[in-house]
Amino acid sequence: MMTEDLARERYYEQLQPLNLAPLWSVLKGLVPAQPVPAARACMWSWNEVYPHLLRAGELITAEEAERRVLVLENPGLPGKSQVTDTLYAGLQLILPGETAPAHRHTQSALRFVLHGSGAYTAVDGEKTPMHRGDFIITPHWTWHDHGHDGDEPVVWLDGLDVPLVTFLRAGFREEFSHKAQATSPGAGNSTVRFGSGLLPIDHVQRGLTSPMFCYPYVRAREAIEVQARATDPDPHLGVCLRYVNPATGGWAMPTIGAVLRYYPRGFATRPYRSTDSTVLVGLEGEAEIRVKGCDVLRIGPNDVAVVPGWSEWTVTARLDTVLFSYSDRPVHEKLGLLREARS
Ligand code: GTQ
Repeated sequence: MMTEDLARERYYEQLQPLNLAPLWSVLKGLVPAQPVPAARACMWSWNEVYPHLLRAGELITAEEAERRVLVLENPGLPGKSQVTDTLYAGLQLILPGETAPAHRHTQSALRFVLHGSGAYTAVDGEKTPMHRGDFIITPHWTWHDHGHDGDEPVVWLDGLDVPLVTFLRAGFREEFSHKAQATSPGAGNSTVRFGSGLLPIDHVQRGLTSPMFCYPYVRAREAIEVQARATDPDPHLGVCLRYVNPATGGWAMPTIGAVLRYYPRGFATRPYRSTDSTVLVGLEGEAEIRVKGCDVLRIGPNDVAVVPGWSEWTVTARLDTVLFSYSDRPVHEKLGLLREARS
């Protein structure tokens, strides 16, 4: 036995300089019986984070920082700027009069507005005002800058597919020649142009992202409220609406799936899991998120929680609760990898 082990060890040593390795010693880890996320279930409480964001506002300008953001780092992935195994999240602060300079990158971004008003984001020449609860898209490789004409701090959550793009080594970035791009206020409110159930008769879908950049909360809130009155909540998901590309009915973004969720007071979902990893944001109410094997996460307005892929979880609503979430589900779907389990 011993000589066999030794013979193998010697054999492995011979393989190493040839850049060869025996599959049999790593096979089970390479092809696991089920997903093994490195990310952990975790939460950031708004009350804890907001003072640190304001402090960042005293220490550095948006222009110097380029983006004044506190990255939400998953404790299972320290130093990696990852909120899950595939996604990025950060909280961005912009103060009155500031500009976060224009750039573009191949990573797709979403903004979910949490606090304050008066800020805007400009995407490819279109200026979109930001209000709490609005879901705003920066499609990949579009010029974007953020600004602020109001008089109070504004904070939003940035959700990007950075880890996915890094894994594919497909990241490019360019700075714009000027601090801010020229915007034409009258030329194209994409929400009205594409989000009114009407499309130009010769509309052709360009690229992979929704032509509608902003999904205002006033509309989304009404939609989920009416939906909740019209149907019973799904036992595993509650009342769950996808943000869609109005021209295709598909996800609004190619790599990130955004969802609005409503749970009536007292409602408890049954255990559910899916291969995609989910970032949840509290909008209204209060709920308990139980991820199997982890402490209870109590999520309220502006808190951010993470449910790693293939983790079984439930939601129990203490009050009428609205949550926003985003995940890498569109990628799982496109690659035929999405799996769900309900119990
Ligand atoms: O606003 O363009 O949180 O490029 C990270 C990278 C925000 C942005 C982030 C970015 C941005």
